[in-house]
Amino acid sequence: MKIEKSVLVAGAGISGKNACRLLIEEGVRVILYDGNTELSEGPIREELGNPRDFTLVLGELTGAVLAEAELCVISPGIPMDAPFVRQIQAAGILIWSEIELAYHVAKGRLAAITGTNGKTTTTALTGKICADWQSSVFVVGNIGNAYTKEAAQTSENSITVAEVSSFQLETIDQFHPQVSAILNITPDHLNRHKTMENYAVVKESVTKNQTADDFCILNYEDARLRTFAEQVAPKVRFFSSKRELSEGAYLSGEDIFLRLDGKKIFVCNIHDLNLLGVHNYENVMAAVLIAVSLGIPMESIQKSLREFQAVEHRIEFVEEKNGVRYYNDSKGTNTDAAIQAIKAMVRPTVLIGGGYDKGSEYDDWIQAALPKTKHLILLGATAEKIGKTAEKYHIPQISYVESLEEAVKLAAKSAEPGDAVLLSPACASWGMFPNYEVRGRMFKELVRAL
Ligand code: UMA
Repeated sequence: MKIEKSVLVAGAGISGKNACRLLIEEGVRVILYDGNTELSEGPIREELGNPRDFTLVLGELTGAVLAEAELCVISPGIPMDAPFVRQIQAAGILIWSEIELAYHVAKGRLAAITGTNGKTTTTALTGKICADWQSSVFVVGNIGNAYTKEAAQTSENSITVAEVSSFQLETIDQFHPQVSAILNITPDHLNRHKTMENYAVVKESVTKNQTADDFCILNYEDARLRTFAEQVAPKVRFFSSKRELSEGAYLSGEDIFLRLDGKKIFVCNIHDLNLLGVHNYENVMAAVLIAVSLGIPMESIQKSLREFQAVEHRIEFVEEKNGVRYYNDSKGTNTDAAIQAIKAMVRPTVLIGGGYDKGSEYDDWIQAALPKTKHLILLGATAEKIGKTAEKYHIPQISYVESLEEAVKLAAKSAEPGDAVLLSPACASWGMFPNYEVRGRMFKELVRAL
């Protein structure tokens, strides 16, 4: 990477820290900026391996800092109209999305999946199909694994499957997937993109560097995407859950078919899949088209489809209500699993925990939870023991409840827009429920009923 001065990385979250690591490994001087003045330098430095050519700037961005920077790598959560972004633009500094930086380092082929809904399932499924067929497959992006974390590990033979959000696409430049997919476009993130038109155009920009050698997978039942198909450079492959297509993938009764170059191929019956709902059959069709476009044979795809499990009760996204995202991690029945779950949260979190007493110690879990947990709601036999540990580490707010219903209601009251509510008990469910599945399902029902 040819950088004379420094790279300014904006945002010290998953994207920012991984971008820093990548740049530092490339021998580039880095200035990490974050608006949150409550972050402390020590742990961030340590996480980055105590680099030498590294400066952390919190709160205000000064002219002197800007004079040092020749490129800014921006985290997806930062809106382009943030005052400091305007400052960066006014200083004439080029702004790259974190995925753009990763793209410049990565090798091999890239499939990029976007859309309003279904991206994560489609990305996970496509990742599995690819990984079952060949080694060296990376699943990255909005799914929670920063592209910059993996980019340097890729080789010419790698396939990278990326879930890309509108936030990440907003500042791409040369990002060029060999296969792109836009699953659907419905209103979302309008507070950031302002109009539906802006939002759709950003999503569609996943194709902007594609050529006639590439593929673009689109939902035929999305009227806007059907029109969009007429103006894109790559070869378009459609999927439809409503009608038989003369070319592409489609659902006909309970069967999924593929028709390519006029040849009709049976893909699977919906009962072969461990996924439910038409939206999931659309995700399956998109994943099949991406895989076929990458040259993966149908028998291998079919085997992967039969094996793929939607991961229920494991950091499972339930619903967003009033700007709060609810996650079911009922399978987090021990502290290790619960640590993974809280680490996966990217928002301030109201954490619901506690259950059957297996005699565990909770220090590691509570320490991992501390940076993100604004309110800990406890129930079950272990509530008191966990509560004492939580007090020791100064978790900001601790409450005790008698039932899961009470826990969900209190969490909903306590959470603010932009927060997450996570059920991740770190304990088995026994004593209150027959198993974690029953607990998880009850949690989901309670959330949906809010
Ligand atoms: N920050 C500022 N100024 C601002 C806004 C944020 O300094 O104006 C700082 C915050 O103080 C914080 C950091 O930026 O320290 C956070 O950056 P971020 O919000 O970009 O979060 P990351 O941890 O980098 O996570 C991001 C994605 N988050 C968002 O897009 C909001 C994650 O998607 C993604 O998994 C991760 O990169 C890895 O690629 C999450 C998400 O909610 C799951 N995505 C949205 C969605 O799916 O709807 C788009």
